[in-house]
Amino acid sequence: MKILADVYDQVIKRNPGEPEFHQAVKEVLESLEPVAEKHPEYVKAGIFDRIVEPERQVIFRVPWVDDNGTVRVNRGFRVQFNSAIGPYKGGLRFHPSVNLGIIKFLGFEQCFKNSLTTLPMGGAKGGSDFDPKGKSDMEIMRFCQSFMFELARHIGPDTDVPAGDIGVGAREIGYMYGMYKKIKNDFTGVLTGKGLSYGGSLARTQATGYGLCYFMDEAVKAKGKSFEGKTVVISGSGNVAIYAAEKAMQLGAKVVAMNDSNGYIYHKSGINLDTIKLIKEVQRGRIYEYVKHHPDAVYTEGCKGIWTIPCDIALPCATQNELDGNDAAMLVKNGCFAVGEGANMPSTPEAIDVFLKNKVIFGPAKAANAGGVATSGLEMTQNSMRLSWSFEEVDSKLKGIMQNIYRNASEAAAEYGEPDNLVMGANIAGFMKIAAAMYAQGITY
Ligand code: NDP
Ligand code: 2IT
Repeated sequence: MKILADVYDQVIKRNPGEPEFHQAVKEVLESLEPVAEKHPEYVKAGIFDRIVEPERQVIFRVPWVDDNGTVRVNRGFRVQFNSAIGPYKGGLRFHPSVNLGIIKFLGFEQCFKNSLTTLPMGGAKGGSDFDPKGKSDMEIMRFCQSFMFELARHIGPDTDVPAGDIGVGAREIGYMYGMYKKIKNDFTGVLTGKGLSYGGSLARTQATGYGLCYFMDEAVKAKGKSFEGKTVVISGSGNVAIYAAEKAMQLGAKVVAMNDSNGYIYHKSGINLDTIKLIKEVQRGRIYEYVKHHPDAVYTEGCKGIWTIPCDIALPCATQNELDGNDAAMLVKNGCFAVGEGANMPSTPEAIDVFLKNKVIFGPAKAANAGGVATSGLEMTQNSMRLSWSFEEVDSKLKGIMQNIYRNASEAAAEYGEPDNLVMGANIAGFMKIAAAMYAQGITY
């Protein structure tokens, strides 16, 4: 980095102890260096300095009462990162690892991802260090209600539209929506990922995983390859992982391994997705239970070992930095030719280096997992029109959006002289629209 080195230094100084945020910013600024060279007017207007600073960050107390009558306190966050191209938009994560730096990295990434969808959505992220594991349904409900009691004053259908992420699915969205509606007395599309009976969109549940495969299908086709007959390894076993597996199978691939934070299963003849759905979606159980249903599958403790399983295509769909340089080297050694990021920032910078150097077809998160938020955008459109589209209609729009993202990212990469570098292409393509909007809107206070 040359022109943008000062911007990065300032980010480090101003945001101490937030390594994930630094990592996300560094990657983007490195990609944008040639853009800064070509657009001195953006440097002069402080676009780069402004784009790395959230517009607003809210941190709040979330008190709730557990089933034993004990008062518990968690911390809630909403980082409204950028509203240049539309209302703030992005998910809510409930996980004990959540802190301000993690929400900031996710909010920052979300700005570029949302821009790539071509829909009018700014970027935001939020959540809490609340751990949903082992909580009763009533505890989840009381927590969600308390969380929304505060969040409600900061959001709105034209201001900021949250959705799900790790630990937040249809159940949590339902409880939060109910509370929002009670406080505001407004029936609006203020959250996405809603249930179908109260304004949700068909295909939103499937969207991130399906979208990931639509994107990767385009990317591998461009290199004369396909999913047909390929062996696929998918990390995670939550919303994104399950529907990535479903679409990969529909495209003719065999998914042989999945994990959760405790360990992984390897089913050489092909994973039975109905069993995974039963364990994870219905019973909210652990992945080791899979081997009780399928004794020919093998369970191994420790989630990282999953990257040692030979595969053609790897889809990391669990969490940030789950795949490091050594894992990447192992995948390459075993013949993996394509990696698509379903999770946000699952590959470390070292892992990305290994993939790019070895000509692995690499779909970066911002582009590859944008199908979820894109379909949230379609849910917002349906809510505004007070209409619901069919599954086929939403799914075909999603597919078109993912193909378009691939095209835009690869064209931007080619324009800046690195045709196979979709990391750079996605960062640049996402940035250009936001930068143009910020520039046109002046230096706002
Ligand atoms: P879920 O809560 O449905 O599932 C998360 C999965 O990841 C679980 O299998 C979980 O295992 C695993 N996981 C979470 N944290 C860790 C960890 N620290 N180490 C190992 N495994 C972990 O979340 P989603 O499927 O919705 O989200 C997965 C990823 O996809 C996240 O990075 C999210 O930001 C990203 N994403 C989600 C979108 C969406 O629409 N939902 C859209 C775009 C990106 P365990 O049960 O053991 O915790
Ligand atoms: O990371 C993401 O893109 C999401 N968790 C989905 C956000 C959304 O608003 O649908």
